[in-house]
Amino acid sequence: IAGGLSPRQNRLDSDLNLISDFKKITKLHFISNQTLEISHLDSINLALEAGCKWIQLRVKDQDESEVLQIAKSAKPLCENYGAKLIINDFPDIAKVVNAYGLHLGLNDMPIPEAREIVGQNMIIGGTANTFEDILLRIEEGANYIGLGPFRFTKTKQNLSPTLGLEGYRDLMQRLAKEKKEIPIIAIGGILPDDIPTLLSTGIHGVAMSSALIQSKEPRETVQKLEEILC
Ligand code: 3NM
Repeated sequence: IAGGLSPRQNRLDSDLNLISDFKKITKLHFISNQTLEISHLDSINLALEAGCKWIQLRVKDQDESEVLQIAKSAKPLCENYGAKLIINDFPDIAKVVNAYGLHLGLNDMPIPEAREIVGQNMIIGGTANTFEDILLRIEEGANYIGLGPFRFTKTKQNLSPTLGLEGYRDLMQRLAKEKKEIPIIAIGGILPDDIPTLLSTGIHGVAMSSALIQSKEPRETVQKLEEILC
């Protein structure tokens, strides 16, 4: 066939890419947060100690040079625990610290522009709240989608409308109907008891912040979550 691979080989290649994309995305994501009681790095330490292997550094109220300092400290911490570090919002920082991934919110830089900065090998995740957002993220070449919020949460300012279980059911069904496949990570006010029903909608995994930070026994909580998610 002129110009390269047969359609069947192309299909096989894209199926294999898809399988490896799902494998690259851990099912439990921790999102760092800073409160009066805890700093970003302390929250990351807590999650690592508890056994989380996917850590997103999400700093919203500090300038880029401060975020860079936190990211530089977070990278070796994550490495010590064999965990992946994802940087929210700052492609240059993700590149400088050689993070595993970059996560971009709905108001952040478009994914193709960020891809130019971080290169082809870095995982890029994008936030979505509607079906149109999901389609755009897929078109932009996202490796996974953070879909939310599930319910109200104080962790994020300017929260999009909550989806609830019905929202996830509807969006996941529409995705399946259009034969679109991408790892979907549910986010926003999620508690451990929500996960079995959320998983039944077809999502790949969940991202959590406060439920882990506020857990009285983070290690037991993570162990329980891993069992439900595996
Ligand atoms: N993004 P918690 S909700 C970072 O809906 C983030 O896009 C959201 O923290 C979205 O588990 C959220 O404490 C906060 O609610 C997640």
